[in-house]
Amino acid sequence: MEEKFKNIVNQFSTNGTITKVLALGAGHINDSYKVYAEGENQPKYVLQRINHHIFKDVEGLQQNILRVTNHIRQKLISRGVQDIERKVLALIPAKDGKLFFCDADGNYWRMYHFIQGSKSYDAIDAKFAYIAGRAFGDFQAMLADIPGDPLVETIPNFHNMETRLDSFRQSVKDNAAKRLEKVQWMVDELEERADEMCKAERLHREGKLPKRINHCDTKVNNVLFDEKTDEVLCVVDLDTVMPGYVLSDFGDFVRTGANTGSEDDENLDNISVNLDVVKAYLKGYLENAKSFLTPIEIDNLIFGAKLLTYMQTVRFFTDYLNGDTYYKIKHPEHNWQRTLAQFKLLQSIEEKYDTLKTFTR
Ligand code: ADP
Ligand code: GN1
Ligand code: MG
Repeated sequence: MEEKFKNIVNQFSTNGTITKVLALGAGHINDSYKVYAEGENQPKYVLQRINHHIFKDVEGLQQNILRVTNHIRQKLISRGVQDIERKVLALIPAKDGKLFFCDADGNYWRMYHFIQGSKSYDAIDAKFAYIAGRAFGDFQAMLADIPGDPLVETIPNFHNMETRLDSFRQSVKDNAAKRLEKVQWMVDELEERADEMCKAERLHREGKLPKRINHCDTKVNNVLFDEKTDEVLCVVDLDTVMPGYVLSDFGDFVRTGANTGSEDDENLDNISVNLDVVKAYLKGYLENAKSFLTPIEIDNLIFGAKLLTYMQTVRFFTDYLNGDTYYKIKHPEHNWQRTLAQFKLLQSIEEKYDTLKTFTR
């Protein structure tokens, strides 16, 4: 095992001798690793380097995660659920009792139990969408009565379309990476839709759309399924759990789970919105969320799919114009490729919007 990992892993209250640390997942922000212990063939822990340039209040972030996981654990216990260690994430504290470790280079690390016998997907069919919908509906339902102070907004204004547009317009003005000339047409396309996309913020100001505890990163690969039975085990990636509009969580799942192509597909012909996946996800979600949703929230879920796809187009494009300062990239044009792919998905959602809207009537 690399010397660097030996020291880091050593800081946490783990059991057994750690034998190896291997890369895990393909997130755009943090770095994740699976950690193996002697005599066991499945990983025992997940080690993550927290991107503290993005999550500036690591203490607040980790406290949020502790509160959220403790609250969910209590709910599962009171329901008499079996096998709870596979149904909710559990943080492993550092030996000094803190929920993270800061190394000599200023990197922040945290550790979780590895959820045994689990798998995640980047693409799913309607059957999996239905159970994922139930899982995210239940996630919101369980967190509705979390006691104490409001959760920390780990990234202020994270899904606020108005402030996202402010940042986008600033990046167009700055043109820091000198990339604007070739891609001006995309600026025009996004500006054309900007006013419509700020609807949620307007409804909130008018007192018509509430904020609830949301996951705020409901990518399809943030749900873990049982390797053998396919049942949902656990919702992961809890960095952004904070107050928001439920249409955001609904929309981000559709953006990732109902795309027939991939988020950065080079071949735009692969990309479209899969109506069966949306329908199945909505069915599962409403089964667990209908009891607390207002009619106006339900009426705006499909808008959420359009909004989150638009928002992600704006976010990738902003990063491209800024010179790739936020998302990890695999090649210099990656953020542009992602922008085009998300825009294609947006167009597909727009084309099928009338049909999609009938699903919530
Ligand atoms: P990122 O922010 O980089 O997306 P995640 O927390 O989502 O990081 O982790 C990346 C992937 O690792 C997830 O999609 C999931 O497949 C897997 N994973 C994360 N946490 C666990 C865990 N505790 N047990 C098993 N697998 C996990
Ligand atoms: C990031 O960390 P990851 O890859 O799950 C991002 C999400 C974006 C997503 C796009 C903190 O999520 O908001 O929707 O990439 N997370 C943050 O794939 O910005
Ligand atoms: Mg993730």
